[in-house]
Amino acid sequence: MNEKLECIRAEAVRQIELAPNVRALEETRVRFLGRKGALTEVLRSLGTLCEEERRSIGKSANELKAQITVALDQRKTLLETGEAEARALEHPLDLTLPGRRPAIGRLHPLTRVAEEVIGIFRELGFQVASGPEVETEYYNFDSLNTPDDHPARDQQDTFFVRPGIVLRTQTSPVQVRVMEKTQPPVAIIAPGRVYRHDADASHSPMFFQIEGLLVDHGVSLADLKGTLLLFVHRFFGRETKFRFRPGFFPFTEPSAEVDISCSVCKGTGCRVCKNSGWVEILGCGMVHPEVFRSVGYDYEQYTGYAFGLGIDRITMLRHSISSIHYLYENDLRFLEQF
Ligand code: 2NM
Repeated sequence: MNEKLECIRAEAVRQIELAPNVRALEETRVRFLGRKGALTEVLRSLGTLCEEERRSIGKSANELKAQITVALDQRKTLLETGEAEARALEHPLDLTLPGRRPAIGRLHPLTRVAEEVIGIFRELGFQVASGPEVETEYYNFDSLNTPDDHPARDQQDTFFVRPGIVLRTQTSPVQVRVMEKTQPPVAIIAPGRVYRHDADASHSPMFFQIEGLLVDHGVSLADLKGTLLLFVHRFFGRETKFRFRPGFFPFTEPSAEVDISCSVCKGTGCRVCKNSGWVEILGCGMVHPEVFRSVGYDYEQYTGYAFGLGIDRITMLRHSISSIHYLYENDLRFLEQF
């Protein structure tokens, strides 16, 4: 029996040492220590031996089992490191490869356009003003000479929070608040979110507006036109054509709409300009004396101009975006194009 154990020891040691990889080593383990392994059979046959033999052979067999287990473990560690090294050699670390660029975010197209517009007017000396998005009906309508029965106040167009309180439909209330606190001269722009009960390809219930206001002695429509022409040339390019068309707003008199030659088709006619060659980009006018009266300005002494433009609209024009909703869906396939 002792000879048999010696034989198993020699064979196990040899096979463990020769095992070329972890898989072969596992097969070797099964051959000796598995359920039908050589050493397992010896241990199982101990019961057939006499007391004395069972004790001495049992001791040797258990020692051998421990020895083989240790040898298997050591060889396994060695093979594992070797295999990792072999894999590394097969795919060596190439330190000359370019690094993986981390994905970095960027500003939303609306933010970029808003900042560009704000930048143009700041250079002209306008200050940036802001105010609440939840407004009183007084600041949003009454102070702006908008009659009680004006259709813009209708629940169809304005979101009412409760009677007398609305989501602002324009940023003009900001300008009223500034005028109440500041004597002329004032030159401000009020960028921000505004809300209207409206939703189609060119309307979203929330959108961005920038309104401008300049009040001083002797401000004229020529000042308004010159300033807006400068803005259009800076923002859309000097080749852009520009026209003033009569319009109507309760808070300005006279009022006008500004069209520019369609930046998509260069004025030859397309879907964006409905084949007219012109697109409307803003509304403007000379501030109505009633507005000055509301804020306590002397309308015999001062005149002023005001204008309002949609950030969404000019962003869509600049990038030929066909629906305003792309700007609010946060779809990266869209946003990554900017
Ligand atoms: C527009 C068009 C015309 C406007 C008027 C005022 C204020 F407060 F001075 F009366 N702020 N903004 C105005 C005038 C806004 O948006 C299309």
